[in-house]
Amino acid sequence: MMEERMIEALNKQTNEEFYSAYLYLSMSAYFEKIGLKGFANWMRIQAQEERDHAMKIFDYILSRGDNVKLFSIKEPTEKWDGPLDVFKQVLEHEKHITKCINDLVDLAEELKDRATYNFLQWYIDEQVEEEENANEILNKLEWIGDRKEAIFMLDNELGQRVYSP
Ligand code: OFO
Repeated sequence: MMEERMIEALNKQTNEEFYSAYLYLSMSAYFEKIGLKGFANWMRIQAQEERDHAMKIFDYILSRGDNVKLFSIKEPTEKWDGPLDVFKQVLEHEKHITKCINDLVDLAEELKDRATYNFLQWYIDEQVEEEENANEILNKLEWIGDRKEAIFMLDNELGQRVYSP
């Protein structure tokens, strides 16, 4: 069993991860609508991964014999101003998630909850990857600018992504 503050913070993080899934699903729908199916595919898979992030915490809370609390999920926006705008927001969002994870690690340290501290190390590594991926695509989009041909090439590349849990 964990301390109440730790349980609450982990339940909030589950909600953050489900919100990430919602946000990326909304971005996926946006890309479908504007005809960028590769970008849409990338986002749909990203949303699946976010659900996995949520479920990993969900299962961890249960494994400690504590209560899962599912808070309501915030509604994501549906409007963006093209791929560059979307990926700027992806990077911003992932930075926010990194901060959430770091705060959780700080709390686990403060409460001397070694098991949770260990559990969270996976998320620390994952966030390095998440920011790196978002940054890589954002950089490409900044280079591409308005060149439609290059956007379609990138769309093709992002269409190759497969879900690998
Ligand atoms: Fe995108 O890493 Fe979870 O939220």
